[in-house]
Amino acid sequence: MKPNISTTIGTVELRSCIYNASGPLCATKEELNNIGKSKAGAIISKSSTEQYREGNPKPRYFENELGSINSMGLPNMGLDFYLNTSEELIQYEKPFFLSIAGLSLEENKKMLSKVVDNEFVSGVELNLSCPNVLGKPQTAYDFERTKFVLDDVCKIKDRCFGVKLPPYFDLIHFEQMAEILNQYPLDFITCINSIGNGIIVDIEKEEVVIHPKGGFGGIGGDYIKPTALANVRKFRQLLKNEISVIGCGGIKNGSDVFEHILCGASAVQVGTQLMREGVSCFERIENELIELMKLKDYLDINTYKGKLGVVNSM
Ligand code: RRO
Repeated sequence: MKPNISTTIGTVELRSCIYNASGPLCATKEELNNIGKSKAGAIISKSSTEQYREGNPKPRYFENELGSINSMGLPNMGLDFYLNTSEELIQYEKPFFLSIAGLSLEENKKMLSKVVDNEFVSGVELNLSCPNVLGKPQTAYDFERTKFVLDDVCKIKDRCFGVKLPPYFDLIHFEQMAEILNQYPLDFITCINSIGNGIIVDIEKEEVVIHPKGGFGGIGGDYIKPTALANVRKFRQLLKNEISVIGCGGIKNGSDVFEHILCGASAVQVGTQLMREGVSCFERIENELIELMKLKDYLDINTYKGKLGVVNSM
């Protein structure tokens, strides 16, 4: 029998647990339609602000064989564009998630109130972790502020709703954040956003490879997979069952998806590899995951989700 790789986030059903990360190739109508036509299990938009944004000056994205660095600065078409586009995306018969990243709490509340009137958006991912907007901190590194934001936005949300988190590195921080998240009716968290404010050096030019912010930018790809897996694993252990964990970070083949699911992911998002390969990556990664599950005699992802073994030390 062919293994089943479907999944459910809140009440939203996905034929495949593999889809795009908010960010790469999901800002324009053409890009969103391309993800719709692909084998991605869902479509998520580039994080949206209320108004159109040009983003940071170029070059603002760079990749090498190990991963990527970006300082895009939230370029997007503005909320109305994504709400208006949502209707044409229903032809693909897969969920459409809207990512929002307002520059203030008021902006996020205003955007969420607008979503309430829209019947085509399946769910909302609130980005609390953009590392690249000058003068704006990553909200989810400020625990009190995160609680304040969730208090407000959870009063407005009317459908599948979750937050995109930055990577954490300290076990106490996982516990503190999980304690906050467990107080809210969230359907999912997505972890992780890029690892903020790294630098990649061009040895020949003896220069940084991207121009905004003196070359500092969010790191993605292979560089970040171990951190992503640790965040998925720790939050799966600490969060109540109603909150699904969506894994993001370093996924470029079927075994990467398998690792994320073993750590506790209910679905996974592909970022850097989507930029490299385009939307055909979804079919390839899906086939690789199915082949691996066949080899291991797993008929669906729930049979191994979160079941990563540990080795007892002396
Ligand atoms: O647009 C960006 O610079 C950006 C965002 Br909003 C984000 O959440 N993560 C990232 O790596 N880049």
